[in-house]
Amino acid sequence: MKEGTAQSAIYRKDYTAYPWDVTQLDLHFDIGIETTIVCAEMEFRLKDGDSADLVLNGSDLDLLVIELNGRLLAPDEFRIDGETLTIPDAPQHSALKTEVKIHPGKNSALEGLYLSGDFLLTQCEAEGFRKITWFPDRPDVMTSYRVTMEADKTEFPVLLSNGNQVGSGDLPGGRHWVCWHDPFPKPSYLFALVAGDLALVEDHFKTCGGRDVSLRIYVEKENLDRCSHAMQSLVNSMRWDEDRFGLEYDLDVYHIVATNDFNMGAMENKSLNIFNSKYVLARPDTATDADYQGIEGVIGHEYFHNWTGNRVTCQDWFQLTLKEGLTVFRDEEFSADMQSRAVKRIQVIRDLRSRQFPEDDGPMAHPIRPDKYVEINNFYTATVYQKGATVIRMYHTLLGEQGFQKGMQLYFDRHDGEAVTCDDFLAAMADANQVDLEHFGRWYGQSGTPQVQVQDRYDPARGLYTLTLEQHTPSTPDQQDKQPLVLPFALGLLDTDGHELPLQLEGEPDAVTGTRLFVMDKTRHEFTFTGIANKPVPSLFRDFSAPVKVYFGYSPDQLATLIEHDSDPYTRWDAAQRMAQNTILEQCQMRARGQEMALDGSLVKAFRGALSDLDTDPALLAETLKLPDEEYLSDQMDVVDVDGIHAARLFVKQELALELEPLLQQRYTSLNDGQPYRKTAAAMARRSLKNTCLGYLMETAQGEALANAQLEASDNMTDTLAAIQALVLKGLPAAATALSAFESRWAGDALVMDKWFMMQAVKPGSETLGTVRRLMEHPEFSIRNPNKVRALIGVFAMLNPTGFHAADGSGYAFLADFVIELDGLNPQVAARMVTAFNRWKRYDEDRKALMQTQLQRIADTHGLSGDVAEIVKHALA
Ligand code: 0A1
Ligand code: ZN
Repeated sequence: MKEGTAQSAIYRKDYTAYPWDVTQLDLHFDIGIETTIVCAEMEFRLKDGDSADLVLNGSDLDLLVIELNGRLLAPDEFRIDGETLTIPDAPQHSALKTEVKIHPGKNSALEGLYLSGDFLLTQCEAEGFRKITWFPDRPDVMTSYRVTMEADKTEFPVLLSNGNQVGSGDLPGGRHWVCWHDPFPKPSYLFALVAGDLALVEDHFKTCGGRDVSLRIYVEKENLDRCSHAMQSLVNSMRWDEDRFGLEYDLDVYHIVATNDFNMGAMENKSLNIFNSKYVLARPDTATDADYQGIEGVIGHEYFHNWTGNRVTCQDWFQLTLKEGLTVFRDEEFSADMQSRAVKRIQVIRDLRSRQFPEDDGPMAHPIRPDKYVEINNFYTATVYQKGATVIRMYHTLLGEQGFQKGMQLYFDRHDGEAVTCDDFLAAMADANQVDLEHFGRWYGQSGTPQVQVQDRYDPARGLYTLTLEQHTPSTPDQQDKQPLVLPFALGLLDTDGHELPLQLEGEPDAVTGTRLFVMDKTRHEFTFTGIANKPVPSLFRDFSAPVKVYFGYSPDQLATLIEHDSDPYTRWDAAQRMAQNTILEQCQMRARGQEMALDGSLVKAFRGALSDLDTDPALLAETLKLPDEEYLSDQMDVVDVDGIHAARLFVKQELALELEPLLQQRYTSLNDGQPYRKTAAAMARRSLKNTCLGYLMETAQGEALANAQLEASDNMTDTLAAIQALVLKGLPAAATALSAFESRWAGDALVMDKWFMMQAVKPGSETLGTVRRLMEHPEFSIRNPNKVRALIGVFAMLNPTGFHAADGSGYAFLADFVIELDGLNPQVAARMVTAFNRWKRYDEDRKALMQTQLQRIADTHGLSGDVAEIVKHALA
């Protein structure tokens, strides 16, 4: 959104179709960094009637020429009002030609056409196309684009746009031109252009239908040796989409361009994806295993959008989850098929709980399909993406793989080439499977995380075991009254030895062994199982079958049984998390009461058992051993005790380390086998467990020596980073030396230096603010670069609770100053940063007052963007 503009909310219920079809679009770009001239020739045909107002969107455009049906328009023949241009009573056939001047070199918002390094590129989702030219900039207006670019041949040898290259040639004065045509009608948000001096890595993919697709990754020259993993991931994505979904690529070329300056992760523009370089570039010495997995996931995500997003797109921005929830589900499945399904699933669930649950519980709570927004960029949220993907997963759980695929097939048969709604998707799933999904559809409109209270009753005399489940969704600022939702409920029962029990509901003829899937569609459900010889341990919502918070009074012994024996990896992990969470919160309460913290033996025993099990996948074990993070723990308290949580979590970690030191050391030593780096899933799993063990061992006397030795011997970024981070977190003297050696080695390497900033920003304690301030003066930091902002300020504000929430409010004042400054340059990223204040009401009175003051100061800032204003307004409400 546009500085200083009065903001008004847009409502989903107000949707009306655009009255015109765009039957032709020719764009001509005369490319320059200071000034680019954009000429647009558009043919509009009125859907109904002889004439109507023709309304286009534009923002910050310098209009040079406007012609209608070959005639220059006089100033009184059209009007420009804020972001709209209206030609009153335009005839049924209207050929419109406009010429505008834009200034990409000055565009710091990174939306529209902008400069990165020394090349130009575009970002149009959601409403950036209007910063390039006048056009109906809305996703339901689809047309085929022909794009011609001309530019200086030395400065801009590479000129790319969507579709196929259909012409090129030289021009006088050292200039050249290239023309692209995209045969697939698309909305403006999928338009892209790239112009500059970029180097190319090329590969090929033969589709199942025999099409030979040229795969081209464009990067700055020095990064040519960091593209192989991205390319491999692209090939794997293309093959996977054919195998699993029967979906084939539809053009002869697929481009990926990597940029260091990008507001988000990547963008699925038709056949010309633009990526944050973080999700393309990797070499073992520069990228961690998590980076490698991130690249695979995001490359997959953007590729999968070709069908779910591009071929079938969204009618309006309220339907964003139609493409995003579905595509996240697809990329999660892709990663699960490529790596360990169980580990991927746990990572996804951890992420949902720590990023999306707080959103549902905060001032900006919204359904996956929101009903209103002021600035759509603020709705690219964990709710729309990750919770949206969970909703798609529930269709999958309810319908099974085959039923789900039938639904997908019908969805494409019905809607290929259209801009549609979430209701259309639901209808395709329902019709293909002949089931009624109306009640299920409430997931689209209801915000908040459902809570499920579970109670059990055992009748030994009759061998009956009864589970009672009640669902309740707390009201949220956007919605008071909540309705019961459809919850797939996957259940298993274990006997006290951990054996899976056959499940037979009262009245059923037979028992079934293994997980059973029930569907809860009312507030309260009761399930009574027969033939149960001893009181069992329930394994609830296996595989996280619904995105809910489950409350059940597990005893430590029951949790131990689940951790040791349950067949479902999620429930095993969840039981360990519950046990760790209970233990940490107990310590936190003891500390608050002035008592000395002290563990009972259950967590130590459970973790000892887990660590001694040599058969478990090391990556899965690493997930089990990771204690819940401080943000997640904060969520479990009515009033967040910032210092208490930090102290209690650290205490538990230290106790575990001391009690389990020999075992941890044994595992560490056997995993730290001196083998050269390998990129395999097995090697990554071993590094994951090794570095988790190192994290614990840092709390023992041998920590420093181990970290130093690991650093010395490391041949990959995963081990290097883990060792340095461990030294930094402990504040050991070796940390300074390690950081400065890292800095000298990697100075000038933007992505690696991001890690250097992060490692320092995350260090707990109030002194870190001083470090952050100092690092902002570092030559490699730039407030204009979103990756740097996220690495230093984002990490400090979101992942360093004892730093950001320092009792004197210094962290708050710092963030407010920063947001105000950044807002003048890049409102989108500023709006992300300011969400760190969102949950201010959950803190103690002093901190609340301090945060409120800063929020108010931001709100009162003159010329604040609509992006930041919307977030701050909700937070203060
Ligand atoms: N559609 C992209 C995400 C994206 C959204 C907005 C952007 O700029 C404001 C950029 C990218 C995706 O889901 O990958
Ligand atoms: Zn996406």
